[in-house]
Amino acid sequence: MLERTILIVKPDGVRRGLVGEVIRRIENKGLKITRLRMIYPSIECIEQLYDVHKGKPFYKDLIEFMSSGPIIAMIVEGDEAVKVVRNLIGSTDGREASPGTIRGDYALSIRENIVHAADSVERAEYEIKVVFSETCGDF
Ligand code: 3AN
Repeated sequence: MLERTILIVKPDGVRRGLVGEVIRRIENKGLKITRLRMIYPSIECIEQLYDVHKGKPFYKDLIEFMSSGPIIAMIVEGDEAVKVVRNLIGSTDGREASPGTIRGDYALSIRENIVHAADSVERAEYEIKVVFSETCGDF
């Protein structure tokens, strides 16, 4: 089933120069990037993006980290894109993520883990609305 999802290269991924690597993996897989935006996100935008984590012990650090520099947000389309992109990025903790995944190959941290991707079709639509709005940030 054709789906679309959102994939974000987080500030650590941009700082480390991994944008091209992430895009290459998405394109090599046969997925299509249909929108792409670089933004320096506001704290409010990141709070909306991570609304489900509000109140968790890592929430404050997560918001601070995600708004610490520019991010690259993409809309990615393809057959079962939500699941396929989640598989490409690997599990949350870079130390646990399988080799061959983006996090498995490039992250050694649970917080600074290079990329974010929506975990359901419904979340993808919500997160696209949040991040691709005029008010998310500048750049
Ligand atoms: P994923 O990004 O794999 O969907 P989530 O949604 O559970 O993972 O977490 C969102 C983000 O919050 C993660 N990408 C990571 O940056 C951060 N995070 C999650 N769990 C922790 C934790 N235990 N300690 C620090 N940061 C965390």
